[in-house]
Amino acid sequence: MSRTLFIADLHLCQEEPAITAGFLHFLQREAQTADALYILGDLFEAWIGDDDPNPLHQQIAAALRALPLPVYFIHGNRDFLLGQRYARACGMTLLPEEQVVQLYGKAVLIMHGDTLCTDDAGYQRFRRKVHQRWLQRLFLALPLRLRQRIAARMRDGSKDANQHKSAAIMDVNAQAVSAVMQRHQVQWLIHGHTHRPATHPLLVNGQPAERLVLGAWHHAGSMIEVTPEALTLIHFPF
Ligand code: LP5
Ligand code: MN
Repeated sequence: MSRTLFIADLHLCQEEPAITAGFLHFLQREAQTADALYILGDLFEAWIGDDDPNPLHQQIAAALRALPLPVYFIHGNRDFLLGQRYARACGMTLLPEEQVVQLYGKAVLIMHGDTLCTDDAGYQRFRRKVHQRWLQRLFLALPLRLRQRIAARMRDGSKDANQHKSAAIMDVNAQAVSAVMQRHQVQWLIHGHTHRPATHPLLVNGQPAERLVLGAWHHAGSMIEVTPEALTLIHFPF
């Protein structure tokens, strides 16, 4: 059966071995029969450089490389520093932050989703800063231990900032969604980031449309399966 799978927001890290086990099981079973696998960001809890010798990274790379199908990756707000060196080790193709894919006659826009959270001014300011190439080069030139400390501070800063933000501003902005779908002239959008899995019917370009949101992998897996017949959000046990 023709099917293409999408996942995001696994936040893999050594402290969560159950999620890693669930992902490896997904790769060895569910993913094997897909035409392609798209990973829409935040595969890892944090990414501080392709030179990080974390054994988890090599384990994941080997499992992805062993897949008998193409694997694509869009950066998330945690792993935007994941580079070509690691992508090659995984056999993954890096995609831009907004990508339209043609799936069984449908044009589908795929993104991580953080750029749609335009009401979260604090995050968009932060994002502009950390996406400056000169700052990224400076950060990647730092000793690994210092990078680990900075990332931990950023994670703590983020958790603290999130405590004082309303849930509403940390979701996508409806106008931003409509604008990006109009810009790409698509009727389907798949994204992650918000950890609010759902299928939202919309009206875009004067036509019925759908925004499908992937769930984070906390205690179960979440994927979107696209077939010639349908786009379906599916949750499954690890
Ligand atoms: O990630 P999450 O789910 O907690 O919240 C996100 C937004 N936060 C982030 C920050 C990331 O968690 C940090 C990850 C670091 C990984 C690698 C380090 C790379 C360094 C690169 C240097 C060039 O993305 C959060 C959103 C939320 O999603 C919902 O959309 O609200 O945004 C924020 O919280 C941003 C804050 O508003 C402001 C920034 C807080 C961090 C301050 C760090 C200061 C320490 C710097 C030390 C030198
Ligand atoms: Mn995210």
